[in-house]
Amino acid sequence: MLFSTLASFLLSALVVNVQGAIVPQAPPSDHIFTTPSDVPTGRNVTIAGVNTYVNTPPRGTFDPKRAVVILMDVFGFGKTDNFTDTWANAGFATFMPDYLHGDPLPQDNSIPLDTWIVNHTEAITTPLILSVLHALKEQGVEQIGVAGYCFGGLYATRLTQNNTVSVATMAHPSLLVVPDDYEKVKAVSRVPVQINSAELDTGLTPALADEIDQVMVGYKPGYNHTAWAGVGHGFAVSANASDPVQVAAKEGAFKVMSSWISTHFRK
Ligand SMILES: *[C@@H]1O[C@H](CO)[C@@H](O)[C@H](O)[C@H]1NC(C)=O
Ligand SMILES: *[C@@H]1O[C@H](CO)[C@@H](O)[C@H](O)[C@H]1NC(C)=O
Ligand SMILES: *[C@@H]1O[C@H](CO)[C@@H](O)[C@H](O)[C@H]1NC(C)=O
Ligand SMILES: *[C@@H]1O[C@H](CO)[C@@H](O)[C@H](O)[C@H]1NC(C)=O
Ligand SMILES: *[C@@H]1O[C@H](CO)[C@@H](O)[C@H](O)[C@H]1NC(C)=O
Ligand SMILES: CC(=O)N[C@H]1CO[C@H](CO)[C@@H](O)[C@@H]1O
Repeated sequence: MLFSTLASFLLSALVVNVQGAIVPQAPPSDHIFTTPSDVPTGRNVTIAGVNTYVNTPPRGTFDPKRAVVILMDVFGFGKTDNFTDTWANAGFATFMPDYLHGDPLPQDNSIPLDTWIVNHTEAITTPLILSVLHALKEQGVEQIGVAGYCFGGLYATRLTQNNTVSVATMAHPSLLVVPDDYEKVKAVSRVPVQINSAELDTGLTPALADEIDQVMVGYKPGYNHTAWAGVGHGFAVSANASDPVQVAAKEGAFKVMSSWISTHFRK
């Protein structure tokens, strides 16, 4: 009873804040493109009780005191293991916790987002993320860069607000309250933060992204917003391999995100 009251409160808070709220309702066909050759090279490890996809570059070629934590979109990480490998291939120890606790949003639209989200409120999701981050820190990781995609962008923002990570980057973040969430970042955060937006995103529209930019003028720790033309929500996760604009935007966003993290890790 308490749980469902809390959940409906959170849900209504989400609906009330609809001005800044972004609902990633793009149909699955717009969202995930995989090829049969997408074979993951990492493995799943249980970290602090959370199933986490882990891929580390060859021993001796990376700094074990630094880690990148990938926070995926509502579709979870089954099909995106291989996507995460791109980060490991770029030289980062990479961890993708299943903070959706094995319950991603089905891609066939069989469950509406507002039904699904009841079991994926911040109250449920945040402890899973924090357990993994704490376990990494206990294992000697001193600097964590977070990369959040869509739904994961909300948590990349929260970890920024709470100064839990060293550096943050995100693509097409959703469910943020704009400008409030970035007013909070500006007021309390020491974390350099980078955002990728998409021209055709119906959630984080160019107008909302501009609003964040206005708030973040003069943000001392570092801020960058890169806008990608001709693509929509989800573009940094998956691209139609036959569409050169989508492929270039996805690869370009990866380069901006990964170089933001490596540039802002302390030397
Ligand atoms: C890791 O776990 C996810 C979620 O259960 C699963 O979809 C994926 O196939 C697993 N990946 C590997 C490499 O075992
Ligand atoms: C939420 O989780 C509870 C407990 O696991 C489960 O009984 C319920 O069916 C879930 N609700 C939805 C909408 O998935
Ligand atoms: C951030 O801090 C608030 C206030 O203490 C807490 O409720 C929330 O769970 C924290 N979120 C994260 C992602 O650490
Ligand atoms: C943001 O970063 C991109 C990629 O590094 C760069 O091209 C762009 O000039 C930066 N934007 C600003 C306003 O500094
Ligand atoms: C992928 O892009 C090609 C070339 O633009 C287009 O013909 C095709 O319909 C697209 N596929 C999907 C599923 O959108
Ligand atoms: C995004 C990514 O890393 N894709 C890779 C998936 O795996 C295939 C086969 O190993 C690679 O060719 C892709 O580059």
